[in-house]
Amino acid sequence: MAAESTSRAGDLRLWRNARLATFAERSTGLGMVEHGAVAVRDGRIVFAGAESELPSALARGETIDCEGRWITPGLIDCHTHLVHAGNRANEFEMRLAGASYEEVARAGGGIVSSVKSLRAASEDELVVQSLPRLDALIREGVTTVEVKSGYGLDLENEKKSLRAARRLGDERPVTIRTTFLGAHALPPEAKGDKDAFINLVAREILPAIAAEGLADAVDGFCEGLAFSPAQIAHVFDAAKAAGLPVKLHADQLSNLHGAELAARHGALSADHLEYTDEAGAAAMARAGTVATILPGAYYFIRETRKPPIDLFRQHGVKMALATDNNPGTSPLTSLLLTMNMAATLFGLTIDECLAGVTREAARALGMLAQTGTLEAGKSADLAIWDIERPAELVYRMGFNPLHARIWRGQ
Ligand code: DI6
Ligand code: FE
Repeated sequence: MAAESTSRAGDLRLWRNARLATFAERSTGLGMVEHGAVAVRDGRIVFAGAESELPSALARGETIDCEGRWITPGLIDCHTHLVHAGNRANEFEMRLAGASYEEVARAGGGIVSSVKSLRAASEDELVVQSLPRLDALIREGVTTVEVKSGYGLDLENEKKSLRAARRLGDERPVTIRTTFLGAHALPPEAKGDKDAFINLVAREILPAIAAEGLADAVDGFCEGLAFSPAQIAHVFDAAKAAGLPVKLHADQLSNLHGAELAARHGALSADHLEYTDEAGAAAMARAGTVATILPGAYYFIRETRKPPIDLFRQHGVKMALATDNNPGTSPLTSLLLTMNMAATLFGLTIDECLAGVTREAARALGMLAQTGTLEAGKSADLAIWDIERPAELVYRMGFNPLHARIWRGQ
């Protein structure tokens, strides 16, 4: 008993003399605390608030003086295709030289070229190639990353991708959430038969992946050049049968009413949403489906239609922000730059940007009970910044003011 209480006291750590942006679930805006402290025991936050209200029992641990720096929740990238092989810089060159998307595809480009590269890579190679991208995120204070499959497109290669994704979480101090994105594109061996491929995904690949516990959620790409709403609904039904939550690439290039489809299936999030209409926003609000905004893809493909941010605000849809890191449409590994783009291109406020990479990103992953805010009971995932005001995190481009990053108290 005595030994236990000694070790528990030893595990107690206190970050004091800080300014906090707690994003507490009941607060509005940043949930700001001027003279704040965060106490952590056994990897969990036990107190986050004004230093004057710190219970004296929590003031005994090892103390770190933050010298007035800001503490936010550790950042969360809630939409990435981080595990992929090779890159598509050659396609970028072709597009800059004036080639159309069709010409690039005819020259062997597009998602299918990434499928070819991923199938040729071993699981070890995938881990090695993905770590520098993960490290770039981590250097900016990211403590949780969602990683999708979707470049394997058969059982073995989808499993390989998801195993590689899980291994990233063993290699680095970061929480990894995996998402099975079998309905991403049609592999060459499907010979153009989308219905047959969707049957394979829904009846064989998804249940096998769920049975091995390799996926935390299921995603799909609902688009003319990908899969129809009916085909996605088939995959979502299989996800439900396997007990997995769903999310959707919706309304990115056209309005197939993907937002409503996602809402109808109780999706955690619908992502992209450039072409979503008011009925879609209203359906998402009713279902509590988070809108995940991906300005990196909008910027990189030179899209001109903006997601309907005002409709999301009017209907009370929560908004998350993510990099969408992928080799084709968003080779972006910076959540700080993502926030700058969301503010500059879409007019998100500073508070919306910061909530979008913390509390709302956690909500989009179904992880709000575990992380995303500075509140007692949550994982001690913190980012400590050398800034005077939170707007600096959104305002700068290509500058990283991270002072320290704490993951599960370490
Ligand atoms: N939407 C996208 O923008 C990417 N995937 C998706 O579902 C494209 C991925 C790629 O081109 O490799
Ligand atoms: Fe994506």
